[in-house]
Amino acid sequence: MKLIGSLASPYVRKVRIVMAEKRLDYEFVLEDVWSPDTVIGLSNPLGKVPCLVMEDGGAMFDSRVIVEYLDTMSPVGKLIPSAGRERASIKCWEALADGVLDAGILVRLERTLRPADRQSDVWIARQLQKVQQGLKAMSSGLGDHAFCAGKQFTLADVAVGSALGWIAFRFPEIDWRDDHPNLARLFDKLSERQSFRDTVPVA
Ligand code: GSF
Repeated sequence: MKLIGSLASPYVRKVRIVMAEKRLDYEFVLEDVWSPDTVIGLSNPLGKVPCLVMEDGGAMFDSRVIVEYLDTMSPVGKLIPSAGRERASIKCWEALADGVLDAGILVRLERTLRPADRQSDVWIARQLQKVQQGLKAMSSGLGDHAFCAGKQFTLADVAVGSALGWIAFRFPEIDWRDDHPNLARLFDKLSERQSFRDTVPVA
């Protein structure tokens, strides 16, 4: 199978970390979705990465659908519980981490794609508040535990780690390490894993 993505996208990173943790083979195809020449639309009508292209040519998106599918492909390193409240809890952690990213990306697009005199400070402040509230919720959910949910490494940690890595990469001015030392502790520990080391965001 092929994964279409970029080296900077946190959603793509989430998928790459899951691939690595589950020891799945794939071809990584780089695509610049912002280039006028992009061909991402041939695989994903929404024009976004990540997009997984399977052996039969079928395409799958978005990152949440892809990681859920990948987790069923091998019993190695199970990342999502199969049912019930535990499963919903992991998916909620993922929604929180992705939601922080969605808000951060809206801020970045507002600042980079719109001329300065047409940018909305109110809109930017609204999105930044979601980022801050999301980080606070992650921190209080994590508490003193070693992992986000339960006693082992799960998709919740992959999603939170990808989100924190991207915030550090694109918003160095957001001081989440000092505000939430427990998130810094988790992130530093996750960053030692080979799957995280191999996927550090690159501009
Ligand atoms: C978000 C993917 C996304 O926004 C997912 O896969 O989880 N909910 C989706 N990807 C961005 C790249 S990035 O900012 O990570 C993308 O492809 N944007 C292109 C566009 O036209 O919005």
